[in-house]
Amino acid sequence: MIRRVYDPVILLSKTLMIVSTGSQLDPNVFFVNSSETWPVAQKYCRENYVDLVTVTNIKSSEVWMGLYSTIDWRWSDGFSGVGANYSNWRSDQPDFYSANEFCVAVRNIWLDVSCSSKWRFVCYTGSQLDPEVFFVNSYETWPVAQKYCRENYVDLVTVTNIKVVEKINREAGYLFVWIGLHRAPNFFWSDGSNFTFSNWDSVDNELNSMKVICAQNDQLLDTITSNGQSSEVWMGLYSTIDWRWSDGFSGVGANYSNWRHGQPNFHSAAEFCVLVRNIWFDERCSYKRHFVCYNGEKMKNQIFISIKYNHSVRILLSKTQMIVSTGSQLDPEVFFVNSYETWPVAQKYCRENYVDLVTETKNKVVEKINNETEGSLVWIGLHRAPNFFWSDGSNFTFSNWDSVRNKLNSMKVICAVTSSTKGGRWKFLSCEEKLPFVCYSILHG
Ligand SMILES: [Ca+2]
Repeated sequence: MIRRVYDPVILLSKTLMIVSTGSQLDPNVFFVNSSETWPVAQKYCRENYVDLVTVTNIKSSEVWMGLYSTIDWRWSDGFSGVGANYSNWRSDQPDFYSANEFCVAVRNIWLDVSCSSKWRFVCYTGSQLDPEVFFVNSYETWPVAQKYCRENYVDLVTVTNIKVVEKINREAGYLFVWIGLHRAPNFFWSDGSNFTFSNWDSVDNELNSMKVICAQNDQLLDTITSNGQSSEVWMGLYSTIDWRWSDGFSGVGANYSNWRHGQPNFHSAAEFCVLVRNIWFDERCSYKRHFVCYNGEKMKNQIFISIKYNHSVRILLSKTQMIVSTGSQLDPEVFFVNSYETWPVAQKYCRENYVDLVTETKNKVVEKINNETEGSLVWIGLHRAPNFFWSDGSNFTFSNWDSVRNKLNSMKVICAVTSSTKGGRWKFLSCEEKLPFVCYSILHG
């Protein structure tokens, strides 16, 4: 049944038509108040309209893209020298929650939060690269904290390197504190006036009206809310789930799995790499963690030979081929690398210095890794490509994910819903669930 999703004839003809008409930019949308599985909904839309609705949102994305492309973090003191771009975000931040987070609070790592929330704060004097920092034990909003720091010190602290982070931790004792980082929603000011603190409340109002400007989303939302009892409806988006080992291993043991209960949960539709502490969970690939590479004693010479006789990208290819043929993933030498890196950087390091990120093929390999890592959270080679597809073949560029867990279980394909009660935000469900859906058609006749 799901095979229809990949029907190449349908995709080609629809895509050609869409590309020529550009109809997703201003489609008619139709709510179908009948609960169907995603494949059935797709078939219905294709037979009666063009396809399940695609939210590429070009019209409104000029608003949305404007919103995101003008994100411009600044230091309160205006510092823009070396270190001004230093960052230390928590892996899931900044998340601009409720479109209302323009200031930064830290407890070692950084979170964007509402500027009107109240935290203690850290001021500084001296230079930004090596400041003296002062913890102020009073709960204030970010603007009030800024005012206080400016009157009594230089400003809220600017964080330009890890040493400043450590200084703050020493002074603030790992409490949540304001730092000087914030961003001005300057694109909301039609007259171009500067962001000022007394205007802060009206910024919230501007943001609210901004949601109204997002016309196309609203058209879709209006269609859902005015017609449907159900808040969740299918749209045309789906994703295929295809876990792979970094080294391309596909032999016996390649399908071994060791997921933690409730994982992989594809949180916020953003987790494509796998972290391990004995058991596995999916995590954002941009998260920085230790990692485990592997090698095979027998393979060293072979790799040396292959490097000698091949060049550049072909080296990786020959490694993979050789690995598949020797099966050394079944009994690898594993190496704990005591450095925090993103998954792609860890992969590069392992490929340059060993064979690859480790492939887990059986319990024995898990034990080897545990022995080496002594309980550290580590990247392994397992990962998957984003694989987001619109039913009509449109490119996946715009997204509007809800911050929820998307249970993958052992599904091979998941389908997306948009929720009118969540401001149109998206999440994934099993394609076999039954929900109403939204089709689209071309405006002119
Ligand atoms: Ca997860």
